[in-house]
Amino acid sequence: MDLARAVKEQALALGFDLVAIAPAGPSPEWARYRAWIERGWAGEMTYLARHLVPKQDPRVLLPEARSLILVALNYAHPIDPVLAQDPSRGRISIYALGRDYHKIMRKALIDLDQWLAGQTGRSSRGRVFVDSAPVLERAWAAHAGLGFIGKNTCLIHPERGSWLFLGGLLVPEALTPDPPPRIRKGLRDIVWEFPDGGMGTCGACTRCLDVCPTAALTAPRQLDARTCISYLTIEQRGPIPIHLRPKLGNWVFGCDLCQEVCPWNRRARPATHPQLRPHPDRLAPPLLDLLALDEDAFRARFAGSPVMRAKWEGFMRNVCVAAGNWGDPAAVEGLMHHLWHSPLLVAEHAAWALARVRGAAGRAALRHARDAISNPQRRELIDRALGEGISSNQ
Ligand code: B12
Ligand code: SF4
Ligand code: SF4
Repeated sequence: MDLARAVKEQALALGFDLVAIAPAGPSPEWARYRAWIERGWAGEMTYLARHLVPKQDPRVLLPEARSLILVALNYAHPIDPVLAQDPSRGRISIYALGRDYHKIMRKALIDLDQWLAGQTGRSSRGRVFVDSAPVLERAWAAHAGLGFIGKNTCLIHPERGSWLFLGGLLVPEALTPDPPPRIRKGLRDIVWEFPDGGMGTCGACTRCLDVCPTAALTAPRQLDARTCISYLTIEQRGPIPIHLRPKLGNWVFGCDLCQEVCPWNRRARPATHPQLRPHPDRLAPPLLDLLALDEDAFRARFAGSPVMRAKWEGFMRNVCVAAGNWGDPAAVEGLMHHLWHSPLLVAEHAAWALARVRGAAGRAALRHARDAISNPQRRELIDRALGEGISSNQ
């Protein structure tokens, strides 16, 4: 059997849902990446600018590389819309409901590399990448034929949809590559024509652009990460800009809206990987439960999950914003705890949320705290939450 075919069979046997091969060489679509970095759309993700040069050609990571094996792992999971839209509950993106995909994919890719090394007798190692290395994963995956790039910027497989994690392996073997899709300009949108006769395009659809609460999708296939809820709740370390907070709704980690509305995801099949099975604790947990998590409880609850990336402080900041958007007096007690005892970042978001609680309870609690708290920084953030007028009124 051809080695490329055997590699693909092995990748599927290791649990991946899709696999394709591209010849190692200069990265496709690197100029788009450079333009995105130069616009400053990566925000605080400064490592992405540092990756600009190495992303130009993956052989920088492994000079003897001749092929890239690109894989996708399906993480689709149906979500109960009633629970998801309940403002008293926090929403965690589907990708973070199970075990951290980096760990799952990394291990399977190392196994694939060892298997291949065994077949060809090499003693050196290939190079695995799952976000971990400077590789343009979406561009390479699209180039190898794993899917097309939708207006939401996600890689979409015509039959599987976009709930796919991407990753791969750089290897020294010259494997027979998959022919890249033909990309042409259609009447309404770009069209990807795949060698097997399949086709991918968004056509006239603009659902993802229309649904995005923060208008982070500024145009088809253009995403300003600085305003994306996924970036704000996961990657950004400091305060969430005040004007964007109401738009976060009840998202406490990530955001799936631009994928949920995508018609291509109607065909998605639920994930079968056992480690991606959603943890019941992560399916729309009540905000009151989340507000009550201290650092140890947070770690115990989210150990091994992508949620750990936000760290307790970032996560609690997000929970406070969601509680403010809920605006229910039931949240006052939990928010007050953070106002008094949590680091200033969380305390400031708790104060913001208290000022948004319906009725008088939240603002009364804030005024009371202002009189009782001696720490000037905490008093200042309470003043800010209550509005400029309060200090002159007292
Ligand atoms: C930084 C980052 C983010 C940022 C920025 C996202 C963005 N759209 O740029 C933030 C934090 C916002 C983010 C959010 C999410 N992310 Co993210 N993220 C990344 C990361 C680390 C780099 C992406 C990047 O370089 N962006 C800059 C842009 C310019 O590059 P790009 O998106 O890769 O786009 C390239 C191609 O799409 C192509 N291209 C674009 N337009 C066109 C048009 C044509 C005609 C052609 C031919 C090519 C083309 O050129 C671009 C440059 O090479 C990748 C992992 C990786 N190493 O690549 C994961 C990755 C893209 N993220 C992923 C996921 C799952 C998510 C979320 C769904 C998580 C969530 N639910 O919260 C959201 C989705 C939001 C969205 N609509 O993209 C997956 C995407 C899988 C998929 N099916 O596409 C990746 C690949 C991680 C992984 N290993 O699976 N992410
Ligand atoms: S993940 Fe959410 S905020 Fe980000 S682009 Fe998609 S819909 Fe907009
Ligand atoms: S929602 Fe519509 S426009 Fe957006 S990626 Fe899906 S098909 Fe394309």
